[in-house]
Amino acid sequence: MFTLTDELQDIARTARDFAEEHLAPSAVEWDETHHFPVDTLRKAAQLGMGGITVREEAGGSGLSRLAGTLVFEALSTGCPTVAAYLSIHNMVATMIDTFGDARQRDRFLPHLCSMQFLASYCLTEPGCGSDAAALRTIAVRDGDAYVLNGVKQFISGAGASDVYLVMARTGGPGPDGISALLVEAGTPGLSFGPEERKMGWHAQPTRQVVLRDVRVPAAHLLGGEGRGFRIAMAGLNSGRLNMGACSLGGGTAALERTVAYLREREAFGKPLIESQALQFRLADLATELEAARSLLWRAAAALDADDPNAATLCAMAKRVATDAGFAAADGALQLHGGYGYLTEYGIEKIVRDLRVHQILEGTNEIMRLIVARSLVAA
Ligand code: FAD
Ligand code: 2MC
Repeated sequence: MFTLTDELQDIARTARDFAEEHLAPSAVEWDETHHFPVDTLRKAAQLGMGGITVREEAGGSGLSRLAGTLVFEALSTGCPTVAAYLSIHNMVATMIDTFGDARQRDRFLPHLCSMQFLASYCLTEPGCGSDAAALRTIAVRDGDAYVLNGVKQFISGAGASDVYLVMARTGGPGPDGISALLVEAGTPGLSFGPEERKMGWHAQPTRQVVLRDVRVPAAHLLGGEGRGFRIAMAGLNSGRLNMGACSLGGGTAALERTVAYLREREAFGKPLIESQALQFRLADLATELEAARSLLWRAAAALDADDPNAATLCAMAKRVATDAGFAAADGALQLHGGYGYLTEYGIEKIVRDLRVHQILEGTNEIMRLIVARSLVAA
C-alpha cells in the first residue's frame, strides 16, 4: 500500500501523458470561452477513462478506486474542471454497474463507457443541499412508469448530458423515502435552467434540471424503491475521493509551475528559488499535498476492501485533500507575485477551479459532521 505497483504507476503515467497532450494546452482557453470539451472527453474514454471502475464485461476498465484516484489526480494536472466532470460521469456509470439490473447495465453502460452518452448526478435541490435527505422532488408510480416533478439545482453537465440519475421521493420523509431513477435526455417534461455564471469550473456547464410531469419507465428505477439515498451516498464515497484527487492534481501542477517560475525570476540580484524563505514555503505546500495523498490512498484502499470505516475515511480524505490542493494553488499564486493574478499564467484559474471542491460533493463542514458522528457513535 505504501508503494504503487508497476501497473498502477503505468495507469497514472498514461493519464498524465493524456493531460499534458490533450488538456493542459487548451485549459486556459476552455476556461475563457466556457467550452465543454466533449470530443476530448471521448478521447479519454478511448483509453478506458469513461468507466474506470465499471466491470470489464460491461465495457469498463474494471480498475480499483485507488487506480481511479491516480487517474483523476493525473488528469487534473492538465485541467481540474474537465477531470472533475469526468469523475461525476464515472460516479454515475459505477452506480449503474453496482446497483443496476442486467437490462439497465446493458442499456446504459456501453454508451457511458465510450462517452457517447454523458451522465449527470442529480441530488441537490434549490431548498436543500447539505441536508440531502430532505429533498422534495417526487416520483409517483403510475402503471408501468414513474411521474417525476421537481427541480434539481447546480447540476454538472446538465443540458449536455444524455443520462440523469435523479434522486426523488417515492415514499415518506427522510432517507428511506428516496429512490434513484434514470432519466434520459429528450424525455418530455425534462428541461434545463440557464447556464449558471460562476467563479470557476467554466469548462463544464452547471444548470438546473427541471422535471415537469416527466414519465420514466419503472424499469429505470435503480436498485428498488427506498434504496435511492443509500445508493446516492455510496456513489459519493468514491466521488469524494476523486474530487480530493482532482484537488491534489491541480495543486501539484501549480506547485511544479511555481518551482520553474522561481528559477527564472530574479530579484535582489539572484533567482528567487535561492531564497530559503520561499523554498520553505514550497516545502510546506508539497508536504501537505503528500500527507493528503497518503490519506486519500488509504481511504481508497479501504473503500476497495469494503472496510466498515471507509465512508468516514473518504470524508476525512475529501476534506484534507481539497483543503491542501486549494492551499497549494493559492500559495503558488502568491509566489508568482503579480503574474499569478494574470490569466495567461493559468494559476488563478486553478485557484478558482479548486475553490468549489471545498463545497461540492458534500461541503467540508459536512465532511467534519460525518467524521464527528463516527467518533460520537463509537
Ligand atoms: P447549504 O447546505 O445551504 O449550506 C450552506 C452552508 O452551511 C455551507 O457552508 C455548509 O457547509 C453549512 N452547513 C449546512 N449544514 C451544516 C451543518 N449541519 N453543520 C455545519 N455546517 C453546515 N449537486 C448535485 O447534486 N449534482 C451536481 O452535479 C452538482 N454540481 C455542482 C457544481 C457546482 C459548481 C456547485 C457550486 C455545486 C454543485 N452541486 C451539485 C451542489 C453541491 O453539492 C452543494 O452546493 C453542496 O452540497 C452544498 O449545498 P448548498 O449549496 O445547498 O449549501
Ligand atoms: N456511505 C454509505 N452510506 C451512507 C453514507 C455514506 N457516505 N452516508 C449516509 N449513508 C447511509 C447511512 O448509513 C444510513 O443508512 P442506514 O440507515 O441503513 O444506516 C442512511 O444513509 C441515512 O444516513 P443518515 O442517517 O446519516 O442521514 P442524514 O440525513 O442524517 O445525513 C448526510 C446524511 C448529512 C451525511 C448526507 O445528507 C450528506 O452527505 N449530505 C451532503 C450532500 C452531498 O454530499 N451532496 C453532494 C451532491 S453531488 C455534487 O456536489 C456533485 C458535484 C456531483
